[in-house]
Amino acid sequence: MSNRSWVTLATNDSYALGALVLAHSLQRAGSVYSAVVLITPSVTDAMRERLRAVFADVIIVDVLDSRDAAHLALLQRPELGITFTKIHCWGLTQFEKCVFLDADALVVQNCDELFEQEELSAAPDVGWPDCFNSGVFVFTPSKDTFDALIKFAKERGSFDGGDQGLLNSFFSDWAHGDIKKHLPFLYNVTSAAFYSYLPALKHFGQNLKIIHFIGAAKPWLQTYNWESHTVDAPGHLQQFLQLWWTIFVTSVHPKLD
Ligand code: UPG
Repeated sequence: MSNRSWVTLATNDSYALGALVLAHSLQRAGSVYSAVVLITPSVTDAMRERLRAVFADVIIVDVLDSRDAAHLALLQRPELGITFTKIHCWGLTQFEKCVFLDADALVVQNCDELFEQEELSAAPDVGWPDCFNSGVFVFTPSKDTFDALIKFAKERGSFDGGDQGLLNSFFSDWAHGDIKKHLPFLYNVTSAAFYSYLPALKHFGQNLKIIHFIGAAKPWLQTYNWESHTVDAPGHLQQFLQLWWTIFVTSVHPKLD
């Protein structure tokens, strides 16, 4: 077994659909590394079977929830307290190096070179670029770091109620520290960039490595036209949603029954 792995998280069957497409996208991109998925007890047995068919391991973890309604209200995403469950990825000490990917991410081109990065490497968040986006990050599993994160979460909480606020406070030297830990934006292109800097997307878009469908409108919640095999979406986002759905229709959907 390789001592390196991709890691994702799904706390319910809905996000598990995203995890399945993500795993297929890694295979499609020719990654030499396997992937594991963290799930919580609420993922159904049927879905666990499907995940086992694609992931090298399906690891059941407890739910960790910030229960921070006030800060989550600022994000208008009351459901994101559960993203504290992501902290469990530091418990994967059977691996030396891992790359975490949110279940709503899609690997467009091979990015195995990410494993050469050090903890904590991540790309800037477009909403506040002095913070990193916690949908794609390179980390080193460690019981000590896991324990320190749990302690930090209990004592300090998260400024946004989710894991991103917590991790940015814990790894607070990211903004001013070693610039090598700043991944290029191409490794975590969030859809907001499509509206805020379209010329850059047109200029650099062919080098895009990972697209990340942040926000409440997840790919699996979009309407897909099964006759024309197209998904309806605004502007440049369409081609990436189309890719997500093409992988879903060809590799995931046939095995759902
Ligand atoms: N997740 C679940 N179940 C949930 C909610 C989230 O499994 O009910 C997992 C899943 O892997 C998901 C990730 O957590 O992709 C993040 O949640 P998501 O709904 O995708 O959050 P976004 O608003 O799209 O993402 C931003 C950041 C993300 C961070 C989150 C909360 O991009 O990295 O985890 O905010 O801080």
